[in-house]
Amino acid sequence: MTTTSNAAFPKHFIWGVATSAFQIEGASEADGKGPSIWDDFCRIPGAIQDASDGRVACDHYHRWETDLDLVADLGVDAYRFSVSWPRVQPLGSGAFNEKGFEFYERLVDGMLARGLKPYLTLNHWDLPSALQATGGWENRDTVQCYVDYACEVARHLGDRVASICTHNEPWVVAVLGHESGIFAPGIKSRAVAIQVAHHLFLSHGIAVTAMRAQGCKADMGIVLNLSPINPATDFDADRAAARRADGGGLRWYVEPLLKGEYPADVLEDLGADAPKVLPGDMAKIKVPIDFLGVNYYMRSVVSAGEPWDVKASGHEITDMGWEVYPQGLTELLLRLHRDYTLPPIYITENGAAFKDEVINGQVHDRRRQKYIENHIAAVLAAMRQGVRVNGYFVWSLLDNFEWSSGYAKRFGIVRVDYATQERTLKDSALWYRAFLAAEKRKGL
Ligand code: IFM
Repeated sequence: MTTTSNAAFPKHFIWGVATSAFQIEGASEADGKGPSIWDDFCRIPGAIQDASDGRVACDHYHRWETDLDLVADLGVDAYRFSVSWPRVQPLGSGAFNEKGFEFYERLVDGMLARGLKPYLTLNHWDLPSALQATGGWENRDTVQCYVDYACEVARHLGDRVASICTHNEPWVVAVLGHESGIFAPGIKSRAVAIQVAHHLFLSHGIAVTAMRAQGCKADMGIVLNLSPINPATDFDADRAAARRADGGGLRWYVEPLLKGEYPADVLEDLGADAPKVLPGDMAKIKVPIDFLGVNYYMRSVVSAGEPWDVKASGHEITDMGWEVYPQGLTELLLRLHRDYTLPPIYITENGAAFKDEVINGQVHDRRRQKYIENHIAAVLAAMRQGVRVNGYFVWSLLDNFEWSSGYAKRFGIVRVDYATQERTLKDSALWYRAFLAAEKRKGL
């Protein structure tokens, strides 16, 4: 893997760090916030590995100022965060909660005061519980509720944020939330998952059009989690399995947004589980976007028989059990560039969970640092081959609530001691800061 030592990113390239509301904010009942499906899911015995929840998390709701100081101190250009829907609209429809909006107003103004560009995400999974009670994302009515919420957020913050992402990783909401059920709301039905995906896409398209119509000038787009999908061997059966996995995992998510159609082979495989699509839906979904966010962590290797054993790769494996495969990011970007007419791309998440040790107040997380360094090099390799990438965000600023893994997995470049809420810059953060300073000097 090439190193980033001679990196030459364009001057306008945006460097950032990312978080999401439920994973860091805590204050789960403060100032009128309503419950979300993740608050509910955490109460199900066995749903969260360490039986934890988001009630306190990183207490960012109260520590946002010092957290923003940390972000600014890294020398990044931008901070990617999400708005908690139930914090600003406790029931997901009807009355908005001004106190909730005041928090995000302070946060966004705090970013601007520190010279940071706010990159806002509207849905990073914490759907208001009251909407789940009426069917959640499976119910088409949720689409209009989401559009109303998006427009209200845009009314409050749209004049100050650089970017609005409608949904983070629809695949996770659809498949992990509604097919395997290992994430909130814990439903297990392929047909429901597919309908949920359709409603997420539809709500994206209608919300972008509506926010633009009310005069919001922020860049608007969506974030997908994508991987290159390789067959485990060259045998026909493995190649066919990989093609199917690519259909369900990548083409199903990219093609409605960029081409306004679902892939025919996937629709055929789905049979009776295909989504109910009303006339006009696909045109609404295909609204032009200003960017496509790509979250990349690993490749996927598919076999027609026994599931592929990641240990067989011989590559390093993270604490999540994910293969470290930076060249997969180059492959993915080149493939997207080859197969689609793309808007500018942002790498909106990339990072790794490893077990950390604090030694004399320091965290020497060399594996995380190398992971980030090699993935940045992989982005550059794709850019040199013609892919338009406008930015890169490390996941994550802070150790945080890693969904069904609870607090057991640490993705932060800043360590959080959950007993004291003390923050410690890990070596990966110190490296990122030095790397960015060097990049900025080159750009002068
Ligand atoms: O922590 C998550 C994040 O919320 C969404 N993308 C993947 C990350 C790591 O699992």
